[in-house]
Amino acid sequence: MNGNATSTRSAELIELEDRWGAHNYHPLPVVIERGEGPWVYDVDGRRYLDCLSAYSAVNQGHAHPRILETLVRQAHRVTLTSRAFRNDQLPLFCKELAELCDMDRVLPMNTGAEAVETAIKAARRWGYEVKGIPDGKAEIIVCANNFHGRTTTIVGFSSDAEYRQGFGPFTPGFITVPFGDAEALAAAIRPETCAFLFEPIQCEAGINIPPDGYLSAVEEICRANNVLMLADEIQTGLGRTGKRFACDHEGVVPDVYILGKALSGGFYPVSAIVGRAEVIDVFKPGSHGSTYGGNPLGCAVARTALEVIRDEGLVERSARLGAALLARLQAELRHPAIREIRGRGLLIGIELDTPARSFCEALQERGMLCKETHDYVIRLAPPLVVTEEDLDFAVEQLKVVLGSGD
Ligand code: PXG
Repeated sequence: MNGNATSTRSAELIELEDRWGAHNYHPLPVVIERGEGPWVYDVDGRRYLDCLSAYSAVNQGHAHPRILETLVRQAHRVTLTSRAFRNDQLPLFCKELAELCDMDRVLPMNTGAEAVETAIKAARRWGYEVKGIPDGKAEIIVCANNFHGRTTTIVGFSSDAEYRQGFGPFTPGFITVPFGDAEALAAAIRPETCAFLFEPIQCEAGINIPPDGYLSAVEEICRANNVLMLADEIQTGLGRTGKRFACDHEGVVPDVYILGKALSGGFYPVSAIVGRAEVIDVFKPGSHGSTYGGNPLGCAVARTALEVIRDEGLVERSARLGAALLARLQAELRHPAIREIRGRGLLIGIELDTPARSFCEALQERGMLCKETHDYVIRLAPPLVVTEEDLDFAVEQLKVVLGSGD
């Protein structure tokens, strides 16, 4: 049992952070000092099963020994050259990631939002130079309830007032359609449309899984109208949903994958867009870049992070353990507040008809860290290295907190 969640050292550190840090988050009151595999430890020595995985950045588990070794080894060699010079890790990273994605080219950045921005730039320039859209007129279609990051351009096409309020004026050129509605997409396309930017499963919106056939219908519509598909797989990619990418559930191949998070296994911010040459080759020297993008430390870490996913069979593991966990939860959780339990691989949402925060707090007390998403959904997304015994523990705690409700 974990006792009072905000005792002693934790309480002191929370007070310090609240005094000196900006208040742009509302975290659970747990102060983590160490992680190993799917488990994290707080400053008061309590242990928790991490069921968030830093929003799927830590798919490989905390402090994975192989990735750690690469980080340390590469840090002793060279960490940053800028792109003014070449480094010996970038070429191998690009080749290995492109091959994993069955794509032609890789453009590395750092955070997820930067990769999304890069995809937007690529699509617009492709729209002008390849599709022949009149200058300054390109439109990108996005989905309601999207989450693609926090830059001013990206929050400008968010449908969530909390993300936008007070940050305008926003970048024009984005059209919003409902998620999961292929007909709405078809109806919104105009000659000026260069791309459709989408998450194959909307994670932040509450683990929204589109109706079967949606992704393949989107692919058909985009192909028929010469519109690029920009798949934001930052959270759903690299094994999280039990496939390499969530697009693979319908055999759909976008023009550009947008990747981040687990690309570096939680060690270092590495993101990238990976796509067809015709799209990525619109970038010419000087047209785009980033000081840290493609740095040798990040590239070396990402190469090992990808190897770990492959060598440890984490995609298959996510599919197998996720299917078993979903079936158990659907059979064993009987709380009257539960509206639906849905998931793909080890990305599972328990939707309630009441705010989920107090349930997450109760789970924290029982040694399990979950974060509510969009108020009503408890997300279960443990590191993909989680064991069956760890998941038994998770189910036991959930049954206490979300059992019969009696
Ligand atoms: N796309 C998707 C689908 C994401 O989930 C991003 C883009 C942006 O990635 P970066 O690395 O720029 O955060 C995400 C990020 C937060 C927060 O604290 C971010 C995410 C999920 C929950 C909270 O801003 N996902």
